[in-house]
Amino acid sequence: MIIALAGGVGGARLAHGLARVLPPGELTVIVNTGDDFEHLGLHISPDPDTVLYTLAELADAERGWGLRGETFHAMEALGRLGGENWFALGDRDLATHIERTRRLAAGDTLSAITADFAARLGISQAILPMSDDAVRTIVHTDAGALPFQDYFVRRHCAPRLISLEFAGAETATPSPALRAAMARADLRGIIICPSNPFLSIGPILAIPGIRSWLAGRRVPCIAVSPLIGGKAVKGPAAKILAELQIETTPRAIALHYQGLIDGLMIDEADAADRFGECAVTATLMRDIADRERLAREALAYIERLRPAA
Ligand code: FO1
Repeated sequence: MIIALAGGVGGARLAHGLARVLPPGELTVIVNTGDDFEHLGLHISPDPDTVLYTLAELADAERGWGLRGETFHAMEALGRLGGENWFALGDRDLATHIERTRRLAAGDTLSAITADFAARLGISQAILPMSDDAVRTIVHTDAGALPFQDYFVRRHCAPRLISLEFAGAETATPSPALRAAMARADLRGIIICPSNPFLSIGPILAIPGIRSWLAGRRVPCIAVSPLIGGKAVKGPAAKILAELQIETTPRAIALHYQGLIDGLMIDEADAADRFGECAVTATLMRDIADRERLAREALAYIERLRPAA
């Protein structure tokens, strides 16, 4: 069994490649819930949904989030009534949030709901939110402390970022399903997907039980760098990293994961800046063939790093 840590788009794409090349049931994906929020009375879980939709092959490839062929009539109607429509919830995507919110109110856990949604969407891999406890990413900026989606979507990351806070992470614990996955005797390796190390993987690592498990791992752990040629592939990561005064180099990524990884996969365009134990490959995932190839290479790298028994 392989455990992958993932945030949104980039992480979901590699998780999809892994799901396609590993036998059914041999992959567990731990997903960031720091981006979760309550909006319009609904519980929105953007990264778990991105992983669900991507593994179910229902995701919109261009946007990376939401469903393919989605319409936004409800948001248009909401806007006409003067309602809040800055966060674009698609008409079909709304069903996911409505049903999740109903089940949470009825007492189900986020883990149980996500597992059931995955099964109903025909996914045979385990998709586990990083915790059933609320962890919320707060972005401290020159415009004050902002909830993540307020900063990211509503304000298009315009305020200058000062620091990140993962509220609730200190006391959050991995769910029983996640604890069982982390303790699996047949665990072969751990892959930190090419999601933003600070915004998307940071909240997962801020949970003490997950961080200490990674630090004490008995199997190889690798990270796939989200950088290509010193730039972030998607999103405003470059601006965010610059404001946090973190350089966009393999070295900065390796130092961020220090003590938690045994190797870093970097893109050919960053080969000259390699730092520590690295594997160099083409990391851009344009299509499903790219996802599968990168997944195979990540699995082969794990095998190379495994100490000879
Ligand atoms: N990202 C946006 O940039 N704009 C949106 O309107 C938006 C809506 C949205 C709706 C459902 C969902 O699951 C995700 C959505 N996202 C949107 C993505 C979301 O902000 C993610 O948290 C980030 O992309 C980071 O992974």
